[in-house]
Amino acid sequence: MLGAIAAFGIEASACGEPGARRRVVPSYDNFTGRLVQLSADQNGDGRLDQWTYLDGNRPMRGEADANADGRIDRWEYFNAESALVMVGTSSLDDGTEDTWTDTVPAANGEMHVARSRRRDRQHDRHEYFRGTVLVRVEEDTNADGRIDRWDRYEGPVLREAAFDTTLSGRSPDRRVLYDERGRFEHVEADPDGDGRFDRVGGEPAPPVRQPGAFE
Ligand SMILES: [Ca+2]
Ligand SMILES: [Ca+2]
Ligand SMILES: [Ca+2]
Repeated sequence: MLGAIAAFGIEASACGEPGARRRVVPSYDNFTGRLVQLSADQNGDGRLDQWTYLDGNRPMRGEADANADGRIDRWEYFNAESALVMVGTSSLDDGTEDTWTDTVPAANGEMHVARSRRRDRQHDRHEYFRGTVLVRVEEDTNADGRIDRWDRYEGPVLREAAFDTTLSGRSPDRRVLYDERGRFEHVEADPDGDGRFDRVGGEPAPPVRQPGAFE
């Protein structure tokens, strides 16, 4: 059990600043007697700041107030093997979870960060990184749960923005291309959805959103 506790970051022994006393408070299900929660005072200020929800000795979810302002600022999610797989954070640090970062890369090496720009827990923006470099973004711009915009970056430059203008949940039917300096090149369209895009003439240059911009 102590091994499991150490595995998800709760230290049961006091080893912080002199005089600081860390404590861990276990809670048990009244009916089954199983351990259901561990609460901890990690910074030794006398107030609990970390909560881990368990099924027996298996952590399922964690919350922490790491900066001791009384609001949760870190949410932890564990898989069936008790490994931390995702960390939630609050972009405004106001106690509302709106950003979720996977702790391990996908099979293709990309790291995934999901955001809820409306802050309603619906993931409407997905950012994919290689190392710390943003390589592509997927967005659900009309909040219907379906991706309808795909951005591709090279270095700091947005090279392609593709759209499903039908908002029907299919593949993109229109895309805007930019050169290696981020300048508008031209627009292409695939109205019949066969995956072949043809250049569209006479399109005005759409505004370029700065790389990594998060409105
Ligand atoms: Ca504390
Ligand atoms: Ca906090
Ligand atoms: Ca959509």
